[in-house]
Amino acid sequence: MLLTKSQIEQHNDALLTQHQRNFECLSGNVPGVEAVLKKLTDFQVAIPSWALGNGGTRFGRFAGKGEPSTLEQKLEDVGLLHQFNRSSGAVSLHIPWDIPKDAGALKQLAAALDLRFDAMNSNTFQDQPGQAHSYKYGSLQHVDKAVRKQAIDHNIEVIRYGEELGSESLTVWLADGSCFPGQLNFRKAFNNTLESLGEIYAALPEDWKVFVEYKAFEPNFYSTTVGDWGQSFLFASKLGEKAYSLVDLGHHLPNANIEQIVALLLNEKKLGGFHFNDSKYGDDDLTVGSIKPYQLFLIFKELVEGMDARNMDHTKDLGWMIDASHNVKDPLEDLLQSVEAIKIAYAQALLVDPVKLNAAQEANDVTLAQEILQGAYRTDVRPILAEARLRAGAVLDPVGLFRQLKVRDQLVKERGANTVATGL
Ligand SMILES: [Mn+2]
Repeated sequence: MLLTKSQIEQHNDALLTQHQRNFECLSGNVPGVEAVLKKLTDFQVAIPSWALGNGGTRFGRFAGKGEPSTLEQKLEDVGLLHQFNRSSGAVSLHIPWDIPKDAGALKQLAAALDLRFDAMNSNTFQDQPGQAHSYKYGSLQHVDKAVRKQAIDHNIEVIRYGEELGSESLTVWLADGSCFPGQLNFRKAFNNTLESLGEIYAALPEDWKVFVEYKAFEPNFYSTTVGDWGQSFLFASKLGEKAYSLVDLGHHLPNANIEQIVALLLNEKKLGGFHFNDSKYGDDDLTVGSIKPYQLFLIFKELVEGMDARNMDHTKDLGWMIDASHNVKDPLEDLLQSVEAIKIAYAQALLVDPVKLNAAQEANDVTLAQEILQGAYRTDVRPILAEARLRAGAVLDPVGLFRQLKVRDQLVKERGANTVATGL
């Protein structure tokens, strides 16, 4: 389903007076509010195809209702989200969960929904039916060259699918590692992985990037072959200038200083993209901003400062993606909340005055530096986000309208209660 223009207008009209009061009250205190609005409007976050259904845990999965059961329906869900916030104008596909059967028709559908195809994701962490070799003991790191070749060929196939759709990047996340000491020769695993990634890199089109995603643990519990940003940075550096590290917020050991990692990767021109989610304990894949919103703000503060230091385009030069999938919320409501949280953190980071902060740092004025950061963080920027949505033709209160229109009931009517989205 899609929203009609009059549904959006009716909703916005009813909230307009209250919104204008909130926005005027705030905008008088925000210098350069028009520039902030422009940046918020331009900023788009890619929605992963696997987040449109309920995710599971290793203990089970409680399916939602009216989930998209085809790739076309997944695109329609992202198109619907984009109508609500005009900030979800891209979709990130996963092969083999989303093999495009008719790339031309899919591109047409995406264009009609005002969506583009963001990074393609390969999968060598599961065995697929009919596959010749198993990834039980790894893929690109495997001791057997035939297994490595199968994993390399799969990644190249994913690039080809992406080329047909107009994507420009490949994300490689490897479950490779070991569960017990002695299982693996670390150096051989690293070198095999590097050689395999080199073959994938060689197959990249001229204008493509490859993102090497790292993760500290899970599903392997003793070592992960791309386990942290240092290992990812090593691979990306050795591969060449089209290779970058990808930071997934849930892939660090507890209390890691992710904002510092981001700052240094950006400084070294090796930060390629982002996977947003939130977590309390491990890779919990919870709604962005639901647990540690201050950390998210501090990360965005480094992103803005680091991108501006290199004159980077906030919208295009890094890949912005959500990577979350959990068991209890409506996935579309969850994604509306996640995009909102990302943009709140971004807007707050844009409020930090870099000249004042720099002066405080140069003067070793620790107290003032904290005042500046927390002054931005404690600003309720939601009226600015709402104003950006209003001007873009989107919805003043996305979750409110989603519920008012009973969107999930509509989707169940269209698709049935028992549809299941492909994914984990
Ligand atoms: Mn990820």
